[in-house]
Amino acid sequence: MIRWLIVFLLLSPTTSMSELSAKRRRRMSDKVRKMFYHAYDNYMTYAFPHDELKPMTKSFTNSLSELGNLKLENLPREYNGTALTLVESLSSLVILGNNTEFEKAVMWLSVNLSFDVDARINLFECNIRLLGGLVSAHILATDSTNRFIQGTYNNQLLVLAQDLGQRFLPAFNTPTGLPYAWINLKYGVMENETTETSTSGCGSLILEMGALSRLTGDARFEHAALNALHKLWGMRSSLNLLGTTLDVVTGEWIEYSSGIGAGVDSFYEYLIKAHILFGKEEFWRMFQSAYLAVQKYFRYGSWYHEADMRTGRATYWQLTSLQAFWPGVQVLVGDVAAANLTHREFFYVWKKFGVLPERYLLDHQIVHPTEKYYPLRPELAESTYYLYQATKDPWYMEVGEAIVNSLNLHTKVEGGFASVRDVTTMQLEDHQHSFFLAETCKYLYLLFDDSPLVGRNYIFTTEGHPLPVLSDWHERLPDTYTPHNLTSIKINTQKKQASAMSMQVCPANLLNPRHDDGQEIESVCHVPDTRDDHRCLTDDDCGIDSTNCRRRSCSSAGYCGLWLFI
Ligand code: DMJ
Repeated sequence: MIRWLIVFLLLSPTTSMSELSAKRRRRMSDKVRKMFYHAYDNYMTYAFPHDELKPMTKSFTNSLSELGNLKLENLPREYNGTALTLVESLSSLVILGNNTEFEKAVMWLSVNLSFDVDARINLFECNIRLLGGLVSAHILATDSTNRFIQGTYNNQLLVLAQDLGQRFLPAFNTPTGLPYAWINLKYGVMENETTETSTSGCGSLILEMGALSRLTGDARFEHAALNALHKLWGMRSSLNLLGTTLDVVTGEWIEYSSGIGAGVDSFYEYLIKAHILFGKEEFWRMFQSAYLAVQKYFRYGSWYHEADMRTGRATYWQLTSLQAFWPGVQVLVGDVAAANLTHREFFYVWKKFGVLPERYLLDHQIVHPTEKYYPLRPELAESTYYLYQATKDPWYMEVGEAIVNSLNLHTKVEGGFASVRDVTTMQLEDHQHSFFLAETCKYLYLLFDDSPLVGRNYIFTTEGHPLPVLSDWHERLPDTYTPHNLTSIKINTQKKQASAMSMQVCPANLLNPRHDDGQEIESVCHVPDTRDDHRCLTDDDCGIDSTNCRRRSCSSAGYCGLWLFI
């Protein structure tokens, strides 16, 4: 009897372990679902139809128009905001399977939302949050396999999106084609409007505006966004680096230092995602050059510092919370090992404080004296989701669990979820940003339950709104996305079978596919060491490793190699 019991105990762990982990996943996805509804219901009760909830005072803020200098008292008295959090919640409601609430929200917006208001808004924020939210929800509402809307939907969200897109167009009316950062929804660009904008502000509009053009057949939106992107790309330095801020009238850089965080982040993200969504080779080529420059000039081990776009010299050794999206982008291109390393560093900082500080000084290992806040940002959860999808390593679930627990412990209040004003004291701030519902809760939920995505081929905008990858939006579908397309890559002397995904880490040089002598396809990220014998005096003599696109460094014995990573 005892012997049988032992045999049973020895045999059962696999079953009970997987059951346990399935249970744990269900428990966690339920927990995240509750978080979403705690945030959503409180918004609907205390803030709707205004933009965002103030969870501590159970009141509202019209933050989209208050992001600028315009004070609430300058807005028309009847101004009720843009129902921003509701628009941002639409795709999350679909992912949570709440068709009834989705339909109710769509119908309310169809009747009540108007952009004909005298409000100065930030073009980038309005694009990723409102336009992206509407376009994505329109696609979900019209997806016949979803059956979200029972015959009552008549493209109202697309009509709203088109109206909003048209209100964006005057912003692009500049000598350079680069858009103003701020416009008035009713009157267009205001007199004496600032001409300063950011790289992400004018370089990451293409997904939403491109999708709007494809859906409406009005090419002006895609054309304006693409034109701005081309202009911006033309302003890159000889090192393929871009700065952080620029002037839309003169087309001159204002801030030459940049990195992968604030002011630039989604520019990189949109190059690769535009390639995936629209299939254009030019986006891939831009991304390759930009990605390589990031790896070469910003990367230090698993961290990314900032550097001067003209010289490539390091400027600020700081981690910013926004940078935590980068491992997610790396997963998309197949650079999973590097993504994992960087993700671990961010999670280390998360654990140290309980949440991520907005800015952390890498050289001193302390929080930035003024940027100590954590506004419920999604980026670490987002990368965790991507890494889990790529690896199925349960460790990422544990990371997700830790994030969920910290959010509940530190930021949950009776009236919703509050931002953290100071991560060193966990003092809260009265603001529940809409991206908490659009992104943070969505990525955490999908980490534990990805069934809503099964059989679907979506990419997420920078605000977490899903857009379907459709073959008719592609000029052509690159072979690199065909999952069964196994290619061989060379790792040292070993030949290894690798998936097409990993070839995208060190993208094969499609222009020069295979040497006549039958040698392996060369990776375009490969920058050879200065000397053929790989001898070096400094790191500058070393190039980029062709097997994983990592920067090689000079060892104390004077040889180039991946010494930092051993
Ligand atoms: C979101 O609005 C988007 O992800 C944007 O690209 C930058 N980050 C915020 C949330 O942190």
